Amino acid sequence: MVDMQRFLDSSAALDKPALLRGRMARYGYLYLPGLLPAGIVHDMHAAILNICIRHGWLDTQGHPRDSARLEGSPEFFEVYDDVQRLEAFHAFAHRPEVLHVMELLVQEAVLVHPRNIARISFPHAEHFTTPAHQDYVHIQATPETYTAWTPLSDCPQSLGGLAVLAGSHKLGLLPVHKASGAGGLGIDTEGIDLLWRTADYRAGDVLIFHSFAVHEALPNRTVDRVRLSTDYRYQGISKPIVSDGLEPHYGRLGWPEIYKGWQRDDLQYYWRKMPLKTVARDPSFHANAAEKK
Ligand SMILES: O=C(O)CCC(=O)C(=O)O
Repeated sequence: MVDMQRFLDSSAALDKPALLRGRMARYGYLYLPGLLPAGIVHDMHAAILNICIRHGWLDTQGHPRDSARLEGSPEFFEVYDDVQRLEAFHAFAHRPEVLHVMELLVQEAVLVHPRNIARISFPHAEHFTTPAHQDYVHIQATPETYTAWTPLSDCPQSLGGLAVLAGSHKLGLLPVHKASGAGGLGIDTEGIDLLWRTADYRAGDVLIFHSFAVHEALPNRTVDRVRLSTDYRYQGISKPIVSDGLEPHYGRLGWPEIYKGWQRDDLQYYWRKMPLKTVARDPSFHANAAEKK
């Protein structure tokens, strides 16, 4: 494995907008330890863990009962559809602590993408670890989109947190090849003279990165723990967004089905009140991806 350096901690820049933006411009990421209250993160973890337990994936201690459930496989959706129905999972994308950082970055009103994503990463599934990639090929429309990745528990390197190739957002878009793991597209990073950085994350830490920043997950090398995390996306409202970016992740359930039984109205269809410009998705990244070497 490539040697990993530690992230630069940008917490002290939270009340210094120019410094915060400067860090993003220079490194392509902001590592913000303890940005979120740990209790809120624990509640989110418990809510998703309980869905996994209810569907028999995990025992009551949270240990896998069986082999890994891989994202995108038919059995994955037994759990994932229920995660998508969770109001708290969508509300979590609107946390004021994260919105504040996004406002400082985009310097206008923020669009929280409604297409929210949770990851459930099993041990003994190293081949399915999220490969090195840039989010832009999946998000498209504007490079000025930022991802907030949040582990829902303490996440030491052994549990498989996210790593960033610091400064890689300045390399432009890199060629992709087909790969296994979330997103299905990978980048060959050998020969790029930049450092991989990561952290032993604690619950409450948030990693924010630019859509051109190359990042990957570390393999979950624990014996019996799943890594749960969320990844949410944000951009300025004046920037375009692809139409399906306003649809639920995987598009299996519609919003009316997801919204059944929700308490809060303001989190439903909120983007329809915004003057958004939507554009068509460019399918060529997937269509033209080289076969894996
Ligand atoms: O959590 C993961 O394994 C993948 C997350 C990711 O690549 C992202 O947030 O863009």
